[in-house]
Amino acid sequence: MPVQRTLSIIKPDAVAKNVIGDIIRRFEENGLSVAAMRMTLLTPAEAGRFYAVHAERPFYGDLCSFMSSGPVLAMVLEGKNAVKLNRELMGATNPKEAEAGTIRADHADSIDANAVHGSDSAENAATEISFFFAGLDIQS
Ligand code: IDP
Ligand code: MG
Repeated sequence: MPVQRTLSIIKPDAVAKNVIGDIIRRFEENGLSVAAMRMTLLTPAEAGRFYAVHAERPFYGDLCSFMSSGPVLAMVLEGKNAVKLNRELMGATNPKEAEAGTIRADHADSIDANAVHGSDSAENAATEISFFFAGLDIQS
């Protein structure tokens, strides 16, 4: 499996809980490295553009409000099989279904406030990374 990049976002709930360090530790201890990092407060419109794929879903409005309710930490993670590995470390979307020991099992309160985002394919990772980062700001 080649070295890949994926986009991770520590969502407003996890930033507010002060667990940024714990989440990054899990990435680093499992073979992922931080290649870029940016803390930002998204506007509802920016959150809407990032999650445009979900525009028709009933939860879209709540999702955009939540993602713009406080600062987020966007990161590029790099490593072997990074897309899938990050998804495994995150756990299922609904924390009630997330495997024990995953980030969402340990830090998410609900399917809305679920601590982290992670790209779901290498193709989407490239699009999502370019939403937050210019190429010059990503280190290998
Ligand atoms: P993912 O974050 O695990 O990839 P997606 O299906 O891509 O999950 O959904 C994006 C985000 O939208 C989720 O992380 C969650 O915050 C929110 N979401 C997904 N499904 C629901 C739902 O049924 N109710 C409320 N929010 C949802
Ligand atoms: Mg998704």
